[in-house]
Amino acid sequence: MNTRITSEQIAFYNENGFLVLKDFLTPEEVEELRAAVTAAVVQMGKQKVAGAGNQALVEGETYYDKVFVQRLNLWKINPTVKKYFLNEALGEMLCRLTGARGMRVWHDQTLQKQPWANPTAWHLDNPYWSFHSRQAISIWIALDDATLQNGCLYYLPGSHKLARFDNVDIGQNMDALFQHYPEFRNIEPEAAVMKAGDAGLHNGLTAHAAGPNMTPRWRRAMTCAYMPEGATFNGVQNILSKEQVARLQIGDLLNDESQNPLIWPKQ
Ligand SMILES: O=C(O)CCC(=O)C(=O)O
Ligand SMILES: [Fe+2]
Repeated sequence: MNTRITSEQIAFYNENGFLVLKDFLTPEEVEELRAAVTAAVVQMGKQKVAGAGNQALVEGETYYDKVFVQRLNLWKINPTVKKYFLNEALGEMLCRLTGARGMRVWHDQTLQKQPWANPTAWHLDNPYWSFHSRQAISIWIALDDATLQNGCLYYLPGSHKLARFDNVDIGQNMDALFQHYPEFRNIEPEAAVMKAGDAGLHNGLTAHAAGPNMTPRWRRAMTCAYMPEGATFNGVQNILSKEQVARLQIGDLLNDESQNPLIWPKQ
C-alpha cells in the first residue's frame, strides 16, 4: 500500500475534492484484497451489513439492487479487509489530506457492478451519514480495471466547496442532485478511469456518480468511508443499529471503538 503523497497532491485534493492515486496497491495486494472481499461477500449471503443487529437489511430485486451488489462493514468479519482499511499509514495519509487530527472508520463497503448494472446516480455521501463534517473522506479501490465502459467513477471538481449537509433523496434519476444544486450544472465532470489497484479519494461532500456497466464482466471496488476524530451524532441512523441509536443523543461524540475504530493516531 503506497500511502506517500506530495504537497501538490494534498493541494489538488483540497481544491478539487478528489484525488486518484495510481498503483496504490501492488498486484499481489490487489489479489489478496480481492480474494478477502470475495470470501466475505460469500459469507454474508444476502445480508447487506455485517455484524450483530443488522440481519434485517437484505438484498432484493429493486432498481438500486441492480446498481451494484453492496455489502458493508466487511472489516468486522474479515481480518484481511481489516488489515487494509484499519491501517495506521492510511489513517495518517487521510489526516494529511483533510487536516483532521485523527480518523475513525465510518463504514467500509464493497460496491460491485454486475454485468449490465444500472448507473450510480449523482450524489453526495456525507448527508447520508450520522455525522456532518467537511473533513469526511472515502477511499475507493479498484479491484478490477474501472473503465468508461464498465462504470468507472466520475467526480464533479470543486463541488465539495458548494455542497451543504441537507440530504437530497437520490432515486433513479441521474440528474436529481442538479435540481437541488443548480450551481453544479456547469461543472465539467472528471472521469476516474483506474487500473485494478489504483485508488480514488473523495471528500464526503464531493458530488460523484458512475455509469452503467456495459460489459459482460464485473466491475468490483472496495471502499471505506472515514469520519474525523471529534465528529458528533447528528440524529441520522444510517448504518447504526436501532440499539446503537437508542443510546445516542444528538451532539454525542461518536467514539465507540467496536463500531468506529480510531485508525490514526494509534493510542
Ligand atoms: O462505485 C460506485 O458506483 C459508486 C461509489 C460511491 O458512491 C462511493 O464510493 O461513495
Ligand atoms: Fe458515494
